Amino acid sequence: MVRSNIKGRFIVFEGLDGCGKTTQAQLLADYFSCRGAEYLHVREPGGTDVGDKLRQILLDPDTVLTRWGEVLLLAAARAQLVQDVIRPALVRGMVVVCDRYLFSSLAYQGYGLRQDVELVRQINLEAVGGLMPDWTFLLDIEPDVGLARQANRRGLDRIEQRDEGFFQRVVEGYQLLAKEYGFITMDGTAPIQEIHRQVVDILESENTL
Ligand code: Z5A
Repeated sequence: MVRSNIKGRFIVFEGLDGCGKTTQAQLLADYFSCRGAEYLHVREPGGTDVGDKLRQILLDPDTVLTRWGEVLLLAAARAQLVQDVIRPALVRGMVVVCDRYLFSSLAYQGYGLRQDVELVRQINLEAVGGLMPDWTFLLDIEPDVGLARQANRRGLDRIEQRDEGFFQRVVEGYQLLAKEYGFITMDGTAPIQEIHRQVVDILESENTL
């Protein structure tokens, strides 16, 4: 069974690069730690030895990779993270907050790179043993907002170097996924503390916290 033995809660943040996922996940971490809750914050791709190595390959601008190679390496990193880290934490009853999950592969590789979305979905569902989050928050921004926020950061990684059309397809993909999976869509341009308050209100109203 997909969720057998799982006592914890699984929360995912999704959205474009620079939408504020890391900021919100960290604020939620602080919130949980103030309340003494057992809490784990992970990000994709990465979070395991294998996943961190795959992350380096995937984001290195010098890597030359086929489109399906990209799908499969991301799924491999995700499979490892779920098996070694996320599922054990959920079984222990912890709250797991994940910065990106398989929806990123559907949005970026499926819609953005125009790979067969159904096949990307099947590969990823298999990779994670069918484990799906309890809540997915989509921080909605336009690509230029994310780019402007990241302007002063290190150089662009391999995926960030893609053209405007790619990121527009990713945004549209996220909108379709939001309806399909019932994401909670937040305005990613709202003030940071306001978004955090809304996230906490939603989780509290559903007795998660
Ligand atoms: N990728 C993929 O293609 N397929 C997959 O399956 C997976 C990933 C899992 C990972 O890059 C890349 O891999 C990513 C998708 C692809 N590439 N792209 N493009 P990453 O892990 O290096 O980065 P990221 O996940 O894309 O985003 P990030 O750099 O971690 O940014 P973020 O978490 O979305 O935002 P942030 O760090 O919280 O905030 C960015 C800045 O904005 C920062 O200065 C904040 O203070 C500021 N900020 C945050 N919120 C606000 C608000 N509300 N107002 C104003 N300013 C704000």
